Amino acid sequence: MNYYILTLFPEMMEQTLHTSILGKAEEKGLIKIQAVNIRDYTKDRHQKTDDYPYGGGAGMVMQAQPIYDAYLAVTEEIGYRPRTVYLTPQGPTFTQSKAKELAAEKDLVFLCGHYEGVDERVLEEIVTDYVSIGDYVLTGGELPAMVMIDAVSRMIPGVLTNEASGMAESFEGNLLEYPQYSRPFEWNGKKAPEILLSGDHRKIEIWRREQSILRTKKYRPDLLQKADLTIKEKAVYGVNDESAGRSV
Ligand code: 6GU
Repeated sequence: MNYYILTLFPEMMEQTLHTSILGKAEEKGLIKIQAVNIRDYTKDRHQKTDDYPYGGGAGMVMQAQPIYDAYLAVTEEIGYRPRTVYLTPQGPTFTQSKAKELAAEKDLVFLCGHYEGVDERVLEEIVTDYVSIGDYVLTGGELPAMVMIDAVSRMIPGVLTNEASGMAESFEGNLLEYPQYSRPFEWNGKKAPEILLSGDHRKIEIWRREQSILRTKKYRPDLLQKADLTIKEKAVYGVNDESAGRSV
């Protein structure tokens, strides 16, 4: 996967994305991250990339030309117009299934906005996917782009050394992950659950699934409504489709 990040702050990305698991994935040639500095493409003699909004109002708007030329530099290099994500609180919220979907692409472009926004005309011209990472406002699209690159990369085969860990974990089947324990058996007066030391893999599996469901019910009841539960589990844990969205 080749990531091209169109940004005014390339150094912000460079620092973060070349370390840890993503750094290893890059060394293995599984991913490549290139930050493209939008300012390098301005035709303004003062290197300006933003201007006042037509119609007035607070803040500045990122202009179309430098963004479009930075984008064209990428498409000319790779020879086609790849999926292009604009990070904006106005997009639909990023999910695990969207991460999986994007992990199948060969190239991805991320456009990181700043200030009050980006000239609508360049968005119409290049953006294929509008994505938000949650209901709060950030100062720019750089952190959301990094969040997405992390989530997408770990879905690419070979990025996680333990292949299974990409599967059985939070959000798989819309359930949160079960709690984990390691040595010592007793810490701070608290024992690890005996069943995990029983060696009975069937019982451990049942216990873990129950923990996942209970946790999801407690912390993310909205997810539990969408979870892949058996009819029996729905009955035991009090989940039924009719109750979705009911307020009393
Ligand atoms: Cl993608 N961008 C900004 N600026 N703020 C956000 C966001 C994105 N997602 C949530 N808040």
